[in-house]
Amino acid sequence: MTTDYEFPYPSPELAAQHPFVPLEFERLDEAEMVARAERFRAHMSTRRSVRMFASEPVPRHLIELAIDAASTAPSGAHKQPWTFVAISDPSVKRAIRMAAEEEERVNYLENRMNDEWQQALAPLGTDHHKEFLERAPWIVVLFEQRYEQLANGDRRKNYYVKESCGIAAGLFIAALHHMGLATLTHTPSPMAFLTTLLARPDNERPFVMFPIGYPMPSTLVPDLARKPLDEVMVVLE
Ligand code: IYR
Repeated sequence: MTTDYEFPYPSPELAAQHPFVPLEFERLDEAEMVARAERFRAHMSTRRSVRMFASEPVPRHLIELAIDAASTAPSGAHKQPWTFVAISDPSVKRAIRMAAEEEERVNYLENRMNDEWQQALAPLGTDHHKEFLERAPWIVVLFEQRYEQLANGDRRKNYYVKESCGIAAGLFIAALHHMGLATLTHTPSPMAFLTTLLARPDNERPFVMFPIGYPMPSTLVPDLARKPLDEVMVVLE
């Protein structure tokens, strides 16, 4: 196929309609790349899901920085189909805990999670008690925007909403860990109660929630190992 314009992309027509700007990119030498990559990997490998939080407050600004970092995630057609609701109000946290524990009670004690599922969770030691939802100084609930609701009442499609929110959630977790906070991805199932409780609009559905804080000094976590590289990577070269 031939084009009537010269590399680099975009064509003059596209550029006239949708401006492009030069990429900000710093080319590093390979030794520096390896050093950074190893530091990052080592730091990420110290991240653990935490369920035992200190009640010590966390400044709101830190939560804002983590949400701002998460919101740099790539998204389908750059629709950024996410809303992060950050809660420190004790009465709202309590209401979330009560509703989540009721859902989880049905999951664990009335077998909405079947035996195979409950056996898979046994090493984690989880049950229907969710005290961390009140103890953690912040809960952030990430809502996916199933479609975009315009002010005039019209709707616009969003694309790859789950993928986009999953990536944003990953960046959020990394941002929190990087700044020295602990969190847990918590998905009490079903989570519909969060839409009502947090008065979110109809186009939003809860995707995942994150209790956030400092770990309790004596925090214990399950003694888990991560899969080695050769189990998670396939190379074709
Ligand atoms: N949502 C429940 C159960 C649970 C499910 C999975 I998959 C986990 O990795 C951990 C917990 C709960 O939060 O207890």
